[in-house]
Amino acid sequence: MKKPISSFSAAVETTCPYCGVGCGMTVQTREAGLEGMSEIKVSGSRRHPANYGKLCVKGAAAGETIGFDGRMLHPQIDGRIVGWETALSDVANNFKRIIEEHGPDAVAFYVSGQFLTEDYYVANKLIKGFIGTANIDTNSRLCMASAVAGYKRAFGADTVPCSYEDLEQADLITLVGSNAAWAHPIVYQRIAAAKKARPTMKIVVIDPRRTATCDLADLHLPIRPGCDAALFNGLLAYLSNNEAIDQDYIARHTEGFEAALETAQLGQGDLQQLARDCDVEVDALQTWLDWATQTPKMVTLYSQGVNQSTSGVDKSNAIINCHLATGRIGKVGAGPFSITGQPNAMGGREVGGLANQLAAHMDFNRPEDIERVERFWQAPNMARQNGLKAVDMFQAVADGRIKAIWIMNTNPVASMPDADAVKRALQACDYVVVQDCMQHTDTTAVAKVLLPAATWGETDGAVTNSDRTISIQRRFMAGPENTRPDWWILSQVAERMGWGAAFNYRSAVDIFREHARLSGFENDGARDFDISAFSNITEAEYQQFEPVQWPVNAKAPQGTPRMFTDGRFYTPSGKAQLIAIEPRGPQNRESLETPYVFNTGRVRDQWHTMTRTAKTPKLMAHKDEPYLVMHPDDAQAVGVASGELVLAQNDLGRYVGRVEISDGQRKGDVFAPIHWTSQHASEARVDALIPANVDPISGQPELKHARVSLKPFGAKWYGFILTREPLKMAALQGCHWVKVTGQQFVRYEISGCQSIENAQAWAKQVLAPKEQGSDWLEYGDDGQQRYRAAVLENNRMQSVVFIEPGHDMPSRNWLGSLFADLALDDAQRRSVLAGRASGVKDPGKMICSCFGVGLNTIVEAIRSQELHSVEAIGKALKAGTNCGSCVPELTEILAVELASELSGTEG
Ligand SMILES: Nc1nc2c(c(=O)[nH]1)N[C@H]1C(S)=C(S)[C@@H](COP(=O)(O)OP(=O)(O)OC[C@H]3O[C@@H](n4cnc5c(=O)[nH]c(N)nc54)[C@H](O)[C@@H]3O)O[C@H]1N2
Ligand SMILES: Nc1nc2c(c(=O)[nH]1)N[C@H]1C(S)=C(S)[C@@H](COP(=O)(O)OP(=O)(O)OC[C@H]3O[C@@H](n4cnc5c(=O)[nH]c(N)nc54)[C@H](O)[C@@H]3O)O[C@H]1N2
Ligand code: SF4
Ligand SMILES: [Mo]
Repeated sequence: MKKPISSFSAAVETTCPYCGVGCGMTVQTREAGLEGMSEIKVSGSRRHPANYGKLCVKGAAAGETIGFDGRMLHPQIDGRIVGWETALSDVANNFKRIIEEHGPDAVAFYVSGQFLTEDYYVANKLIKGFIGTANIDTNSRLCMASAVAGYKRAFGADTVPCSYEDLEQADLITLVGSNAAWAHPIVYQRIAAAKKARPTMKIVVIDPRRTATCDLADLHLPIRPGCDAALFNGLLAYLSNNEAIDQDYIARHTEGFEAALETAQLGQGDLQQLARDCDVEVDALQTWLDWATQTPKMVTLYSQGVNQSTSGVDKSNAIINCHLATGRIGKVGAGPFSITGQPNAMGGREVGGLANQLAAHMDFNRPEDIERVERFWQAPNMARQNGLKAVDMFQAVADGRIKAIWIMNTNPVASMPDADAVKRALQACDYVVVQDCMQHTDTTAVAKVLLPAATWGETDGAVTNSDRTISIQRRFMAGPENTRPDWWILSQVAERMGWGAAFNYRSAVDIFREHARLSGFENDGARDFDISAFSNITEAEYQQFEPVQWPVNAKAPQGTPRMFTDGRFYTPSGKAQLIAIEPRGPQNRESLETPYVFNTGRVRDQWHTMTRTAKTPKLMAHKDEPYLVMHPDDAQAVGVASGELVLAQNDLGRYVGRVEISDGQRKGDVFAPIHWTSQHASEARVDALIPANVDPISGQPELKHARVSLKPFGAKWYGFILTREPLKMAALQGCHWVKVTGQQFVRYEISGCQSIENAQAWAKQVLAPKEQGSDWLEYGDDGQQRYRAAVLENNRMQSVVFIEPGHDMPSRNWLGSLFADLALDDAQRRSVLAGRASGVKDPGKMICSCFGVGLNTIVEAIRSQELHSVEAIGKALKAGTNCGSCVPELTEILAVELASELSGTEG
């Protein structure tokens, strides 16, 4: 029923649901005219210290992804809808039964860095203090575990030393294994703005691929994958040879320098040798080493290219060694800065959400810590040793040691290494509970019990971003009727297991207060994480909470921008530890059968397993299909051309992607995006190919490195379908398909190795109207085997299909535009099966998602209006002028155009 449209509500200050930059947002809502639905207006919060008013394209589109379509709406057991009481009792009773029969180690929780701090705190308390096992791990194992272990080895605590401001104040930033332009766009834009204001600032990118981040770089070192530790050992030796070591700092504040240097020098021949080991040009390497030697204000910003490795902890410490040896830490514009991925990766570390942590930065290897937490919680069944880390946890599910697992806010069937083994393990497990906000994910598909969670905008809770800034995500709308906050669901199960008094929380602030108290409990400066200033925080104060960097206590009531300013660390001696590093390469060795390195990572506009970001056409437009980036020589050797499909495979799994050719890709390496799951494509879950090799210290898997063979997919035909109603694709055997969200339609890109006649018959069978009253337009061309058909109802587009032997088909953009609610006119109707209207231009691949500006439009404007800068493109087309996320791509397009203009005039 339509209601009159109301005006927007008062603004609510909240925090972005996506990346670890942790941008503040201002949100206003109004009823959208449809019963129960809200329309929301999102803008960057001007006073938030992470973003000062800016948002990237994902954040800016957050309002378009909150519709209730696709949401999990009810608790379910074995596919039946049940009430909350039934579901909560079922979970409590089954966990109790299994614990009684097999002991507490037979159960496990697998949670997420996207949990709010309060959710995380309750989950951790329930399992470690009351159930009595530390079998709780989190997707942060796949993300931050090596960085955590590296910090702890060096500093004695998991302490990020820096602030975002240090990035602006540094004279040299080296980004290692970080594609910040796409993964941390607002931090990237802050760096870009600082460099623009102070062009002498140097930016270096160390990444096997030339990424969008390289757009800003003075220097890119396209290293051989996995050799980061060798590179930073090389830097340490070079610093020493060139008198850049701070002997005074080393003597007063560190231990282990001599051994670290000696080991670093052992592996070092000359510069030529290091360049060969890392497979980079000597001159480029020399330039970086010289800059690093001469620049005291140096930040090394590192991310998954460092962490997701079987030597991730060593890579971290090789980096930290260089900062300790030069005293470049705890000072303005200097430090080793591990940037976090998820919105609350840091909050998870604070509550001890990993299997080898306790709570509030305490540890199982200190008995006094265990007793302290036990006393504080009044825990009846305190766990006393580390639990199983993610890979081991799913292995234990597979071999039956774990009989019940409760998965919350993460999608391991898509995101864990050896993902098909994880799926099989869960299918065989006695009791699998999945708590998610969406009904259909690769993991909800294998659950026995489903619990519908409230999500962003519907609940309150704290998050901590990459630079230790705590902010609140606030509720600004009601979720679907039967959804509940994650902390509530956990507390209700705890009550039904007999521990109601300890989980008697009425709101998030009750939990936050307890968490703050524990952080200060018997602390006295012994532990870095201390937010005891909030031990008595009231509901009203929580609602007014202003972002602040921890520690926040009596000594630092306004928070702490920078750590280790006094050179004191959290080790027993108070000194930081340099670690002797013997570099190791990736665990997967090359073989004749699988000669290519399979690297994986992120796409600008998608978030992880796409459960939210794929809901909006705006975010689907930038990269709409799974793809594989290849060096031109490799593409030639494999025999595939741009736009064709290629099959990557090894003995674990298969990946089919559209070929993208780039000389920014190293020869022998290929790159695939991580985001596509079985919900969105037939064969594009990258983690089905990644072996579960882990770092021996952190247990973090080597997610950036598999070995694969490549061959043409061998499609006999290509096609696409646009339809208002989603289809069941499994019915078309042997077909590769990808599902893409459009405006008022769903698009399927399809292709197959079987006969084209079969595909055409299938399309006709599923699409042709079964009832009278609809029009069926059909065009077949036997000679060339082209097949096109469309369904119209009252002259409105219902569906259209094109199937042909070649992949070069009309643009989907114009056909997509016909799904707007209007009736087609005669000319449009006649043009449907031609796939294009005369005189209408195709805007091409989407570049600027904010203003919907495509590649063809940009190139044409550059040529016809002689545009020579990104600013000029912005003036002419608006592209790049809102969130700025596409500026690196605009720069690249411009560079290509200007280069071809130049060669055109010279030739
Ligand atoms: N758009 C978007 N943004 C996100 C996310 C998202 O899903 N989408 N997820 C968030 C999360 S949880 C995380 S953890 C972060 C991740 O943020 P990033 O770590 O920046 O992103 P990735 O693309 O996973 O990987 C970074 C780079 O590591 C490189 N790499 C691979 N192997 C090596 C190596 O051996 N050495 C070096 N030096 N580099 C290597 C890859 O080529 C890749 O370009 O992003 C966060 N932000
Ligand atoms: N090969 C390869 N694999 C990787 C990576 C890589 O670079 N390469 N990166 C790894 C990294 S760094 C990460 S962080 C992981 C991410 O991988 P996942 O954590 O598996 O991915 P998400 O899509 O973020 O999963 C979150 C799930 O929680 C649901 N959800 C959203 N909001 C809520 C809520 O409020 N409550 C509940 N209960 N559920 C909610 C979403 O619908 C979704 O199903 O992937 C890892 N896997
Ligand atoms: S950079 Fe973008 S995705 Fe990350 S927190 Fe900010 S707005 Fe959200
Ligand atoms: Mo992550």
